[in-house]
Amino acid sequence: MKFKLLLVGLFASQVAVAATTWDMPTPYPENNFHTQNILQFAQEIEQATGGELKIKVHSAGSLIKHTEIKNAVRSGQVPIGEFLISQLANEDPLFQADSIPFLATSYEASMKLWQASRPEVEKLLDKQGLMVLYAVAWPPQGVYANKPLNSVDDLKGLKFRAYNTATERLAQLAGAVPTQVEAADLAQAFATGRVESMITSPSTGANSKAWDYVSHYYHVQAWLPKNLVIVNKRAFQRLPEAQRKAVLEAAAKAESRGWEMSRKETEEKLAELKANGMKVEPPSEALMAGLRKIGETMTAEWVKAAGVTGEAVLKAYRQ
Ligand code: PCA
Repeated sequence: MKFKLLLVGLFASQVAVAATTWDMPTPYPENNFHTQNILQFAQEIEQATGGELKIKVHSAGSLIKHTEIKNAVRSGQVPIGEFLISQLANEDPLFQADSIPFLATSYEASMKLWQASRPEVEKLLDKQGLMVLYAVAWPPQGVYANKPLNSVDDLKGLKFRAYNTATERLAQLAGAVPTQVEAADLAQAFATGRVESMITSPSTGANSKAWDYVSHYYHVQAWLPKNLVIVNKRAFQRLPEAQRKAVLEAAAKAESRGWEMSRKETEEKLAELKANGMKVEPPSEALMAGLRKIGETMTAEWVKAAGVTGEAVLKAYRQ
């Protein structure tokens, strides 16, 4: 009897050792479509590997804060993670190609820009021992404010929430006062008056219940920033062949599913903003002209900073 129990115990501990669990930090809330897509990605991997590889998702920066996620994957503290690509802009301007106002403003254009920049992004991250699994675009970015905006002049002096260096620069050029705030902290930042305007997707606006703090949304569709899912190369290579295959297949599926989810998300969340009483208005000619001018300045600045690689990416994108 005792012997049998011992055997059962041994067997159970062997099974427990054989299965791998990966902790995966992500920056955005659980109900956000990127996170939902990741949860499905995790589920597919678990199914395909018969439970041998499990991914435990820690959303909203709960395990690691957004600005630390890339380095945590790089150091091997966690094997896998998600972050906004343009967060890495100060490492290389190439990471910011998707946040230049009015360079790529539709899903088609954004996908083209991703395809043009992906090999370079992969090269840069490979040098850090990181492997790209997939990227998904956010819905097009629009402007939120606590008053009507007839032109860029109306942004002057407003406390403006930024989420990367591009949104910070845009705010500066508009004469607003930028402050970096993570999506997870938005409601609090508005509630305490730290910020009073921002540019982001209908998605993040709805996720943070923007109607509680601001009255107007202008769907200017200035760009579609992307989230990237990366894995530590060593951790990936340690997996048995069949599990590696399962991860790559689930990643390819998550990329195409994610872009589809994003398109649907745009319409759904615009409707949600309206349903909650926000004035969702088309931008005036004057507001668009002012933002486009800022976009031109930022494009010129980016081209200069990104050098020959940037030029090559732009050329591939425009072909
Ligand atoms: N939401 C994220 C990044 C872009 C977006 O649409 C945010 O506001 O932080």
